[in-house]
Parts: sequence; structure tokens; C-alpha cells
Amino acid sequence: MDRSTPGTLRKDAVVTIEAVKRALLAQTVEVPSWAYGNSGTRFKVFTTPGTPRDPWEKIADAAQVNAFTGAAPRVSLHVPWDEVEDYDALATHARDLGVRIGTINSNVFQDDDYRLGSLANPDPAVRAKAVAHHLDCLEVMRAVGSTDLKIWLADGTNYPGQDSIRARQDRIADGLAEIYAALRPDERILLEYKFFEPFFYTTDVPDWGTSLVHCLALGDQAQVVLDTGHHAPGTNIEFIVAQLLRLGRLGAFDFNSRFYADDDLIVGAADPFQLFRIMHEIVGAGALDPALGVNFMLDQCHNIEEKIPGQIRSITNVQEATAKALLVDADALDVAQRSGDVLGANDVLMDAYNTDVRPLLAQVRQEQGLDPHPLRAFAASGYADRVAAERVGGTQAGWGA
Ligand code: LRH
Ligand code: MN
Ligand code: MN
Repeated sequence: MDRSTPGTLRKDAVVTIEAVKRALLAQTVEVPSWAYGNSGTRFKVFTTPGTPRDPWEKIADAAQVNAFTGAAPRVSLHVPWDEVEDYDALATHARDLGVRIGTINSNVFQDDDYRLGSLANPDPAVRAKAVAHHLDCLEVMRAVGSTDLKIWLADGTNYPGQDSIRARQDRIADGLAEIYAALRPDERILLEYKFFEPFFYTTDVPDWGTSLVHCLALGDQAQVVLDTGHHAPGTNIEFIVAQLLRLGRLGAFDFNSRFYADDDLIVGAADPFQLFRIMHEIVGAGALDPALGVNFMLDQCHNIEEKIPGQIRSITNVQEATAKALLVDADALDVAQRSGDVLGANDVLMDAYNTDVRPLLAQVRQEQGLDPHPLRAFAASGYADRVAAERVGGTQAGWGA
């Protein structure tokens, strides 16, 4: 796309802008149920008025995020944090509020039995318990009409020699294979990695390479989850995105942002340029298209800020990064890259990044019949005051409880 002035949208580039708008309209982001609960650090959990008391209320809050952004139609659940008697009824409740239940997250990190790990545990009885939990999660998944099971294994060791690194990999491979064998053809395992925490010497699935190795061994229905906060500082995340996309193994993102480690802050808050670079790889690979199967999820906590506005801001941050990535002049970039025009290529990218896309997104929302300013509209809706009056004794977001 030509530009008359750098950083502004050319008025006659109508076709391109229409295509960008269509892509933005089609983009959806999945929100996590746990973002609506109180959370904090091991030092203090701060509560906010009106915090949901159960999964039903968490879904109601998530539906508000969808109502004001038009872009958050799915909610991830975490089991057992979101355990209910009747999952069918929970799915109906979600649908009644205009959303649906998305990815089911297993939890094998909050039970005393998992002190030495879950699927990697040296005790076969504990490993069997961890496999059984995942099979239960598959049942939840089916009851709510979802097809994705996300697995994050907190397994690891704290001291050299504590356990065999190789044996633990073998145990994880065996456990995952048991879970994978129970999948139906339209279902997926999404395997997340994280470089450290809660263990500090070895982590059993610490990086995308290890996750990929396990996914490749399992089969096509196993893909990698990239949580943006789960890397060592300085890691080039867009490189990982590009590589996993090449291999057709990028299953999903857990979006959040970080200044230090797994901070779980609002996506795009710490490093909007990194989020743009990630979305540039996504757009370049055509992976905004849902057919490629990349699920854009948030995995965040709102320790001190209001939760629903925090989620709304997260969605708009993803949309802004996506809009900028869609504005990259792919032809000009290609020409510059092929001719070895280092600064020219960089200029094409930066020109898109430096474009103010907020008016464009406001227009897209207006055309959807939404308020162009979701945060302001939510604040004016009175929902926060209403639930603060109605709900007494909100729960925590699972961990730190
Ligand atoms: C682990 C993690 C994983 C969990 C979530 C609560 O740090 O990113 O995705 O399920 O946090
Ligand atoms: Mn995560
Ligand atoms: Mn995390």
C-alpha cells in the first residue's frame, strides 16, 4: 500500500483498507475464566468489589467483554477451578449470554500428590492419577462442546540429581500418549511450555523445542501453546512463532506481557512492538485465518486493576497490533527484502507500526453496531456497580488460594 505521508492511511487505498477491516472484523480472542477472579502474588491477593463467586459469574463477566468488543466470543475454563455439577448447563448459560466455552485447561499443579511432578512423577500411581485427570478433562470438553485440551505441566526438579532428566521425559511421553490415544479425530492436545517455575533446576517441558518433540511424537492432533510470558528475557518470540507456523504446529497463544518473568500483565502493555512483530509473522503466514487453527487466547491476571476493563484493554491491544500488522505493505517489503535493502525493508515495517490505527478500529466497531470506545462504554454501562452490589465474597483466581 502506498502512503502519501508516512504513518497515515492513504485515502485512495480503499480496497486494501476494506480487506484490513474484514480481517479485523473476523478476528476473535479467547478470554480466560481466571482473569475475572481475584489474584495476586504470594505476598498479597487484593480483592475487587463485584468479583465473581463461581464459574457462572465469571462467564457473565466474560460475556461483558464480548458485548463491548464484539471480539471475545469464547471463554477458557480451568479444571478444577471451574468445576461445576452440570457442564451442559454451564455451556447453555454461556450461549445464553452470547459466548461459548472454549479451551479446557487441566490442572495438575495444586494437589499434594504432585510434589514430585504429575506425568513425570517417579511414582506410577501419581502418574496414573494425572492421566486420569486429563481423561476427565476430555469429558468436560465434550460436555461443553469444546475440542481443545490445554496441558501445562508444572513438573520439574529443584536440585541436580533429584531425578533422572531422561526418565522424566520418557514418563511424560508415555503419559501424553495415553491421553492422546483418547482423543477423537476433531480434538486437539495443546501442550504449553514454560522455562521455569514452580521448579527451579529442571522443568520437564521448558521450551518450544521440547513441546514440539512431544507433539511430533504424538501426531497431528498435538500442537504447541506459546505463552508469551514463558521465555527467558531477550528470547526472540516471533522467531518461534515463525518456526512453529512453518511446521503447522502452532496451536494457540497464551497472550500476556511481562517485564521480568511470568508476570501475566495485560498483553501489549510491556512491549507493544513485540506484539506487533508476533502478529506480523501471523499475518505473513495467513494464520489469522481460523482454518489454520491458531487460537488467540489471553492468559492474564489483574492483580490491582479492574478485571473486565483489563480484559477489554487486552482485546483492543491485540486488535491494534493486528491492524498494524495487516497494514504492512507486503509487496514493498518483499521488494526491499529481495533487493537487500536493509533500511528500506525495516522502514516498511516501521511505517505500519507507527500508524495510528485507533480511528480505523473505532470505525470497524461502529460498523458492527458497537460503541467505538469499548472501555468508556463499559464504564458508562453501570455493570460494575451492579455486580459490586449483588455479589458478596468473590473468590480468588485459583492459585494463591
Ligand atoms: C502457567 C500458566 C498456564 C496455567 C495458567 C494459569 O504459568 O501460564 O497456562 O494454566 O498459567
Ligand atoms: Mn499460560
Ligand atoms: Mn504462565
